Amino acid sequence: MTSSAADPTAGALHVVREHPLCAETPAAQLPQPLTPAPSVYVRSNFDTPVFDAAHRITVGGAVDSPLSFPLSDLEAMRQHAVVMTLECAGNGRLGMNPVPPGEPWGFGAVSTTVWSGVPLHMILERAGVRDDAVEVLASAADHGPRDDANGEGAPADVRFQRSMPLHVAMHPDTLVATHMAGAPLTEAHGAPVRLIVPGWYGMASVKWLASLEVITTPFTGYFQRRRYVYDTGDAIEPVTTARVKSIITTPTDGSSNGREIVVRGWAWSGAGVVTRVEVGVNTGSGESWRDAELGTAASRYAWTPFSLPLVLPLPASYDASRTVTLRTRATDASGAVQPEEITWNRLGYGNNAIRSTTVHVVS
Ligand SMILES: Nc1nc2c(c(=O)[nH]1)N[C@H]1C(S)=C(S)[C@@H](COP(=O)(O)O)O[C@H]1N2
Ligand SMILES: [Mo]
Repeated sequence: MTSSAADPTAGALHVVREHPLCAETPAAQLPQPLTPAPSVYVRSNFDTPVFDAAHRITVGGAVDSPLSFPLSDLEAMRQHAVVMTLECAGNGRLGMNPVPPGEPWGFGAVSTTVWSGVPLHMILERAGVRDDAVEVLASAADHGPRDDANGEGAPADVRFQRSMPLHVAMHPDTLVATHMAGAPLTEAHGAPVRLIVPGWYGMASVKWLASLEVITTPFTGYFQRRRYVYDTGDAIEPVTTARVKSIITTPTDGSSNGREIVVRGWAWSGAGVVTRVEVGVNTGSGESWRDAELGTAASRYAWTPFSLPLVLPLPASYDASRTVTLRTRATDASGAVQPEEITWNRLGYGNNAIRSTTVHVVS
């Protein structure tokens, strides 16, 4: 991000790459229930495409009546807002060993904000989805060179395109979104129109939406089969819903604290609500786990706050560094629990392994 005075996001993001922009929510903003709009992380594969004012959305494929309508038609339809924690599937890649190729995301490629627009199902129902439909393919306006070596015979230039199963497209909270945090989408977040797919990792929420196509066989394009897949060498699985995960926002890593602390943070999952967060405390003589208290999430798709007050042992009982290691382990309604170790995968997705926060006790 440039530091031009006209740029409202200057300093509000931790830039990982300037062109195309990939930037994390700074750690200082993570304690906020709703991430301030200028600090919502950005992940773009290609340069921002240019749209003209006459941009129309088309809906074709296996429908009774193909549609083509101007963006202004969306404003006339029923508006729906969804508060959602959006996370890039590559968030935490730097925590994998060895670090896989791809954007070197630390742990800030996650944000929570309000998205609003028109439920996708309303548009699909207007077009009339045929019985043989299996997926909805979203094509974006951005494109560029593909960065894999396996593209023999394939075109060197690829468009950002993603499909989703029909039941996901028809979900009442899946949006054709025109607004973020109550304001029209910024260019970086997909202006003028994008998809928002609650519960799924970010790649499903296609920005700069150009067209929708109802399809009768599963889509096999580059961003569906070559990217956003868990490739362990033995098996290839598509990346879909966000894995259960938690972060400690206070105390911060490396900070010095008194004996009385409150461990706070967020836990989220795309597969079901968070049902439990345990905090592991290790003052050097072994780790003990306690249940944190869960607060109320802003919505079923937004991260759940947790807190646990602790009175740490007297400094005399530590080694010279007076170090305490804190860890959190979240569980969701599907029964999924954060793992100790992440299963390494070639493209570095879905790292939801338990992380440590180290603090020092000063009094
Ligand atoms: N058209 C288009 N849509 C896209 C992308 C992209 O590169 N092009 N990146 C995806 C990925 S990987 C993520 S994590 C989210 C990020 O959305 P944000 O930049 O608004 O945070 O957008 C998704 N939608
Ligand atoms: Mo992503």
